[in-house]
Amino acid sequence: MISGTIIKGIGGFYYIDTEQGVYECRARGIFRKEKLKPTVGDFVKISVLDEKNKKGSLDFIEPRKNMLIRPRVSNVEQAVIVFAAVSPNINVDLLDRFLILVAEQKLDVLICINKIDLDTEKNYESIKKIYETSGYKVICLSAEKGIGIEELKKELKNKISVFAGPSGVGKSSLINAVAPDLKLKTGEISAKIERGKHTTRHAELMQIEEHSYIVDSPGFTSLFLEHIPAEELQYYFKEFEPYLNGCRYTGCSHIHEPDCEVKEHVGEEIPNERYERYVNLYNELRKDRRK
Ligand SMILES: Nc1nc2c(ncn2[C@@H]2O[C@H](COP(=O)(O)OP(=O)(O)O)[C@@H](O)[C@H]2O)c(=O)[nH]1
Ligand SMILES: [Mg+2]
Ligand SMILES: [Zn+2]
Repeated sequence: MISGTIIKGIGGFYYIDTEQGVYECRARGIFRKEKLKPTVGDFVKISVLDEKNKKGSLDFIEPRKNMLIRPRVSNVEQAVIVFAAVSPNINVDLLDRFLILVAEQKLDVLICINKIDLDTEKNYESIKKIYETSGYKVICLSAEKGIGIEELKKELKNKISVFAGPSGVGKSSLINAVAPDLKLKTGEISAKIERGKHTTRHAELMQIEEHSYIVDSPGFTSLFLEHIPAEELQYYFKEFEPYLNGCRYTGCSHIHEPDCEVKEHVGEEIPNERYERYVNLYNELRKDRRK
């Protein structure tokens, strides 16, 4: 048996990437009996049935680390959140919402600020600093000029990453820059067509290099957070974590209460801007619930 990763599933066939190439496999009946549906992203073992035509049988699925629902992919380790420095301008409000959703899925996160070639004032540098202070990894890139691409490539190594972010920020361009063979379509119009296509098609892993895959996500598009109780919002702000046990009141919202350890650190370890957005979001979530 050889090991591989399911990169695609169509009409009962699974395409499995292995060190000896991609095999087309059918799943053994046992999975159906166990109600276990092979899923893109699964690490599996296969038997080769026909080496010449690259056909095999899917025999075993390794226990999954996790499962994303939209897109339906297992074993995703990292979310790469892409914004543009300009055109369209980076929307930090949206970025924070992405970070909350990604934290909810327990994924590692990498923030990419693309199109820095267009930001002659270098405004992206202060944004980078804020998020680094908050404990995030941030890469500034230009898909156009080839800046930051090697660093991105390094961060994608040996894992499955999901790319997310508003359309037009350069996700497809960045993916092409790290893996030129993929030749994804870029530009506003093609992005729209791609999205339409994605809704009817299943998730598909794209290989960047051996053991490194990405999935271009139509998910994370609904950025509603109503399902998150306001009291839990604090856990999704990474930089609050060291101080959460230091507040005088259990159930401290870190807004009005006296002797609040979180507030003590605002302006230092906790960037002002991030704290302000926490307060806004907190109030928004409270209001949603009262409705
Ligand atoms: N100036 C500049 N333009 C870029 C850069 N990256 C992408 N673009 C352009 O931005 C547009 C949207 O890119 P695309 O990759 O389709 O974005 P997506 O919708 O996020 O996949 C295209 O016209 C790209 O040529 C960059 O680093 N610099
Ligand atoms: Mg795209
Ligand atoms: Zn507090």
